[in-house]
Amino acid sequence: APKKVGVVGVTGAVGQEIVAVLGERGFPVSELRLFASARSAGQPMETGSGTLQIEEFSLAAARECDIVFLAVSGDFALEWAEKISEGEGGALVIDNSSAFRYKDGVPLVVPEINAEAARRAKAKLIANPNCTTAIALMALAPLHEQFGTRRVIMSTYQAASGAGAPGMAELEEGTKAMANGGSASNEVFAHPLPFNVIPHIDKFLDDKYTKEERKVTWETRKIMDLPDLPVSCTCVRIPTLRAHAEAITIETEKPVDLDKAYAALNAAPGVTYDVEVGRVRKNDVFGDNGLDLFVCGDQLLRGAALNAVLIAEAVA
Ligand code: 11C
Repeated sequence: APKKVGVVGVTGAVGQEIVAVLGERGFPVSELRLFASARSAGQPMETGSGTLQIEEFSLAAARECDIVFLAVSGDFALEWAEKISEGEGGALVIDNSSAFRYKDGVPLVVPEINAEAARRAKAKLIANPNCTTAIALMALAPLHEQFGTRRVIMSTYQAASGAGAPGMAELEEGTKAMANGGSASNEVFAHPLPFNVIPHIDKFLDDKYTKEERKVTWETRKIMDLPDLPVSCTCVRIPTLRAHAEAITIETEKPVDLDKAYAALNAAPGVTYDVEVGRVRKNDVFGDNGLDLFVCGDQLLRGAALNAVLIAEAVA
């Protein structure tokens, strides 16, 4: 049956994309509610259900929905997600932040890989992974099914969109300024991004990895249900606008057969639609048990909006 759907954070890059994806996929919506801060309340927004007005977020209004997508900060999610979902009248909450991803009992879902686990858990709060992880796993999961995975090493080339609309604006404005002989400033990124490559995304942790890099390790283990899998990642911001790319090396359990690898990737749902995989080749370092590949994915779709809507389709 059609659902009452709420999107919280509709003025952000991910929130806007969720509204667009709901319309494009013809998600069965009986009523769509658009929530943001008081500052944006009253503004009109085009949606698949016509032009709607943005409302100020309130707990009571969110609980009137059947499904609520949170495209807001981790702090906001920590404060509100459980209040929206708890009890009889609670909504199914799909949270895009990292606030609940590592909590036991909260499924962390890439629908093509572990929707079944989420359905079994009957959870009212489901976490959407980091885009960097989700894009990688679209390729790694079908290969894991064929050959098993012993370890994963990856380096990323991440677009400005990972930092939302302000990140994209900072890149565009800085690039224009530099092209006109001026200089670029940085508030969103660790350093000015135009014409640059920055191996620093999110904060540094005690083990000298960044949090973005560790999210890839923690989330890969949880989604693939491989709690001890060694995963090492170097995350790098580059001056592209909205697709993340990743160079990935895996050591496999079984010897790799390239034709089987191509067939597994060709058959994987979502691969070539919102995630593209190329440069698939045997890897010299791990011999017969090694594979190198290059993965590229629309960060706002697979990493965020589309993945979240697919969760709703699979679970609700
Ligand atoms: C980036 N991957 O590119 C991040 C954005 O944990 O959901 C998403 C952060 C997250 O900056």
